[in-house]
Amino acid sequence: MECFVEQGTSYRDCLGKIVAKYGPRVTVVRQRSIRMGGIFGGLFSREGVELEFYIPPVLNRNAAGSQVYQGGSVSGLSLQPGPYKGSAPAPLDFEEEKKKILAANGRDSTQQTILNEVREIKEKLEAGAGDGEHPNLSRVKEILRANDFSDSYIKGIIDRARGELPLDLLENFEALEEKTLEWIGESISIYRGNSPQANRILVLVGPTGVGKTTTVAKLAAVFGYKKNPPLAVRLITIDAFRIGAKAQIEAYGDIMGFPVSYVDNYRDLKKEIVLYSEETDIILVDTIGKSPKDAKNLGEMKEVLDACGPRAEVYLVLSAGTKTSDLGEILRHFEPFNYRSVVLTKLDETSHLGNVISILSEKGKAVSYITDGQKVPDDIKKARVIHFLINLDDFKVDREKMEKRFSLEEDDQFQWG
Ligand SMILES: Nc1nc2c(ncn2[C@@H]2O[C@H](COP(=O)(O)OP(=O)(O)OP(=O)(O)O)[C@@H](O)[C@H]2O)c(=O)[nH]1
Ligand SMILES: [Mg+2]
Repeated sequence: MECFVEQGTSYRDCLGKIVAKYGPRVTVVRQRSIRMGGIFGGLFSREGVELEFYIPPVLNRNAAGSQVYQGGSVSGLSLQPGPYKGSAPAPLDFEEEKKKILAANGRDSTQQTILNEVREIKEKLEAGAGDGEHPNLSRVKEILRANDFSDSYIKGIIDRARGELPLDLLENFEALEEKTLEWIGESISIYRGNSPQANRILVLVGPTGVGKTTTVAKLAAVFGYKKNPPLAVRLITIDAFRIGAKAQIEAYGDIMGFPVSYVDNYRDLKKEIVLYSEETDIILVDTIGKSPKDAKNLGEMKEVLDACGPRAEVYLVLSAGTKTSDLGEILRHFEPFNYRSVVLTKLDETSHLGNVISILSEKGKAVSYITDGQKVPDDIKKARVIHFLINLDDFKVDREKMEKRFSLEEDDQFQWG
């Protein structure tokens, strides 16, 4: 028995080559990063990995029931267990499986049937070994799935772990968990627009019932009350005709003492903007909830909102509990509004944020605010990575560490007003 070395572009690629060449029983002893190819001493070379491995001897049971090796030891190398010891399922023994099938099929089976079944098992063994999945990676994968992360997002995390993490880190679940959380955090984009301090026009668009009007009220209170000194706020709604909608925004306006206007066409909205934008610090525009499927209505609303002009900051309001497939459709259909970021509502109603994190990361969208309850104005916050991480199920989050890790990327450029 001897030790072999193989090189490849990634851990997976390398393991695949080894299994193709030597069969599924190989055990990896050591992994290291290398530079591959290149000219003139490394120019244009690529990153790769080198795996050192051995093929363990087949184990037999002696009379006393203890295990003995058939075969010699490897000179100069102690046979350390490979990365897949411990809780990893014992690799299936191809010869063993072959014998079992031969026994089960008895004398009646034809040679061809047996050979076919043996081939099938061999393929399964090779596919399994080629996958080279460490049990801790499988555990991370399960947790990500339980949190509703998309398949492609999960694949990205697992591939990154395979490609970047040394084996000793993979062996340590807590360290792997921390790395995974860090990568999830990195994938969450926080909006850091440098908004002017006054004469802003904020427009909230989004599907029905996601919390647009409530969020408008929360923002109005934050800008008009919480901020020191408070800003002059005005509310405009283009949702004046739906039963209850007018009363809802009017109630918020009355309680907080902010003027409210109603418009339903481009001309009137333009008039309001021209009339009030000089004397108002923040104009908040509430819109009618639209089904993303209703392209005609969306188009009409877009035409009305064009009256706000190019300096309007459009925010897409999304409920955190929305299904992944629906989220994709919503993002796509609201694209013509050129929204600059997303407001994520109802974080208090879900503990499965993977869907939102996956899709926003895949589409490259940033989050500016999150809301996590019905109380106006308390339940709104400037979005931070930690809000997402602490809402993930089954991950142990070291809050202090993660806050520190992401605090630099969340400097307070994007203030309340
Ligand atoms: N739990 C929870 N409920 C919220 C949150 N934000 C809003 N809601 C509730 O969601 C419901 C709908 O809120 P609205 O503000 O009327 O939603 P909308 O998007 O304006 O709805 P339409 O105008 O009908 O499209 C209300 O009962 C709100 O109290 C939140 O962060 N958490
Ligand atoms: Mg509304």
